[in-house]
Amino acid sequence: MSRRTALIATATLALGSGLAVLPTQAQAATVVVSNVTDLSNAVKNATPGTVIQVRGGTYRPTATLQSTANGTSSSPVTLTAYGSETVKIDGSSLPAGAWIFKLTADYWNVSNLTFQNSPDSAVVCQSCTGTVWNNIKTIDGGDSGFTLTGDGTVNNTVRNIDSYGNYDAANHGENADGIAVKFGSGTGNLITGARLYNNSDDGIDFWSFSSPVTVEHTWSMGNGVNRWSDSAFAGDGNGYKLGGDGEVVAHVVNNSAAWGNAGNGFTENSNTGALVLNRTTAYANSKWGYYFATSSAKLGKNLAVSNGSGSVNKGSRVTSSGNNWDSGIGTPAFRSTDASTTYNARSSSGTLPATTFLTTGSTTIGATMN
Ligand SMILES: [Ca+2]
Ligand SMILES: [Ca+2]
Repeated sequence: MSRRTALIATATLALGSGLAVLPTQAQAATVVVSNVTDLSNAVKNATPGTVIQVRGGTYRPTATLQSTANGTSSSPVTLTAYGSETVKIDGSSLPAGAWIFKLTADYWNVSNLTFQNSPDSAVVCQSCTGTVWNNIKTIDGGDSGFTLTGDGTVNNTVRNIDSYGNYDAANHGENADGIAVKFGSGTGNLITGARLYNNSDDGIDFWSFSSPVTVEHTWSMGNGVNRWSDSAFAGDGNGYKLGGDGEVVAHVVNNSAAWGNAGNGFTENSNTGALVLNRTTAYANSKWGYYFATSSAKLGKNLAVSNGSGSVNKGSRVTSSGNNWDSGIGTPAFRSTDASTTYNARSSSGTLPATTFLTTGSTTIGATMN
């Protein structure tokens, strides 16, 4: 055992039911929790370097888990599953309108947790700096699955999230997105390896966020389809809704795909900024593959096939080159149009499952689907 390991081991606190006694000094401590009370207290009372490990099982908090406790860049707070155990934090015992987890803090690493059945949004990170979310699931909630919001939303990374089945019944599905980065500002935010599907509204939504966000290696599919027999269904169903509310922002989307969405695959959504989309693929979305009528978007090496309204609706300010709708550019054949493998389990490291769906082997156009 190394000195470092020994130090951490002696700092481990095994907590009994309801006895969440945490060190108040700012020292590293590993806290293993196995009930809702200890989990709630551990989250609330974390200090820089605290490692919270949650034992396997399904947790049903009766109040929102929340924290304003900051880590630091060199000593983040860690919240994760214990070992390889499966942890589900279930919102079905929360009051109406509640979120499962609200973080208003900096430098947290959160990983290997499922947040399900929230009455409202599942996870909301408000004015967070330097948080890293790895292998998170936000599913079957009553509003958006995962949200970054507020000014001071800086340098956050969302890696390998699955966000699906979210539906806001009260508004007939109008608002529940897979990932929402909305109503705020701050640079350096990255979404990578996300799988966003079967949400009532959009896969990704950057409504009223005034700083550029980068998306890569992400799949957004089947959003905005009325799966809830809602006779007044109002979901929009864009794969990537890249703006709105008058903000002029140069969001970036690389090597990502949208398919089977009820709206557009990728849309500026009235954002007139210099959006950048490279090597993305839009397939079989009900409206446009790419809707960029008013922006000064730079569209390069994108591939659009079988979208209901057409491949692209682009205004005169758009720069377009190397896309399959540009003159002289061919459309490579897909190896597969059977999406079933895209829903498979992720790799052991959390990356997207292997698939041939929408792959072409091209080194010059379209998403590589990994
Ligand atoms: Ca909407
Ligand atoms: Ca939306």
